[in-house]
Amino acid sequence: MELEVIRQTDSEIADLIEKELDRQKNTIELIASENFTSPAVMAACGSILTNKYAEGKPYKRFYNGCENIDKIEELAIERAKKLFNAEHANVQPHSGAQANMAVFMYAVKPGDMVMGMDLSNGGHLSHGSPVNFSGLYFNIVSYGINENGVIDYDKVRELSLKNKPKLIVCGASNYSKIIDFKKFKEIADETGALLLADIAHIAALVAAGEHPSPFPYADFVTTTTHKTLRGPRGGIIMCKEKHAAGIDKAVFPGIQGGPLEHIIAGKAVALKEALSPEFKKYAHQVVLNAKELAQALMEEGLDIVGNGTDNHLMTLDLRKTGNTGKDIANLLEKAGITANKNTVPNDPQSPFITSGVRLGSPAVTTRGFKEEDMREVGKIIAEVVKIGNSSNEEKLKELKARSLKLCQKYPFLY
Ligand code: DSN
Repeated sequence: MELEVIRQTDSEIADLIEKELDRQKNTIELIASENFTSPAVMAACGSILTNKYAEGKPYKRFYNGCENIDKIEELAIERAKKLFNAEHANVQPHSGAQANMAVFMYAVKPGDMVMGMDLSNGGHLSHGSPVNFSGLYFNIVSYGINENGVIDYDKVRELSLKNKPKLIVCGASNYSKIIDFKKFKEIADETGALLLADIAHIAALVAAGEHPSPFPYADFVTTTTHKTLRGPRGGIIMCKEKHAAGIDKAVFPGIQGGPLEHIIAGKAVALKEALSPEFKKYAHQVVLNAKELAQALMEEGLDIVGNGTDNHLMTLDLRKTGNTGKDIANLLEKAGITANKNTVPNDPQSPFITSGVRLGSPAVTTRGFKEEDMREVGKIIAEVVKIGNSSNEEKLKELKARSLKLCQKYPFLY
């Protein structure tokens, strides 16, 4: 329906959206940070709320006519607080990186020492990468993971005592183990550092009790809303009440102007869904599915960083197969599976080539995939790795048909 409305004005964009719908429907989505929103979330994001300016906070706006917007944003805030048991929530950040930027703006000054997880070890750009604002404007000390794929907490403590960061960032974009938030808090307390937990990837697992919560420990918790949480593309900051006014000011007018109220409405709908018992089941299945995929791949003789997963993702370590992450991610696409190349610890390849592929279960679990489907996905991936650079197009076509069959087993959402 919406597509036809777009087509009346712009057939080029309508055609491309239609093609993208077809791609999403007929490929196995294993990008660990992607998901499918409900049609209700999607509709809220495409609603007339996009027409409204609402700079400021609910009931304290710089524009008139915000009486409905105020209630919508208030609902999103209250639902976020309830879902995570948070003292304060700001639902305006346009993205996870913006959420982190606002916390940095409030908690540290340019030149201050900040400690975060190294990007190539699974951290995020906004946790101190030299090419990001976080690495450009702050002094960064980075920690990583050990040979077992686990954060080296002794090293984190040692680095913290030596460098005395004002802010410690924990949380990751590619880490398959449970994060010990309590340990991070103890380390932060030893030097009086503030603690930011970025739970963008594991938000749904935290909300559903599948991963320990950082809320008793962290001063600030940031998340995106579009990954495991299954909402629209955006961010949220939650924090202790004592930081509330400062965080709100850092978001607006600090780093953003007008909030995207159509997206905030989408966040509110997604958070309502996340408060339901069905969502708890979903989060549980996400973990079961990831574990099953990791097991299936290891049984096929492939290496997984850390020998398995405790959450929704894993990294396939291709070093012993003679393939690069870039090549296998491209071949997987030909076989009907979307994933992204990713570095492995101490990767001999550059971040543009890599020796790994990151795989995640959130999106396929939303589609309805269960453990038996993940086993088949594991077999298809293993076949692709076997093909490697031999460019066996016939075999890839065969595998693509197997992927399509799995997709067609479940009705698509839209
Ligand atoms: N780029 C995201 C991811 O893929 O994990 C993190 O923000």
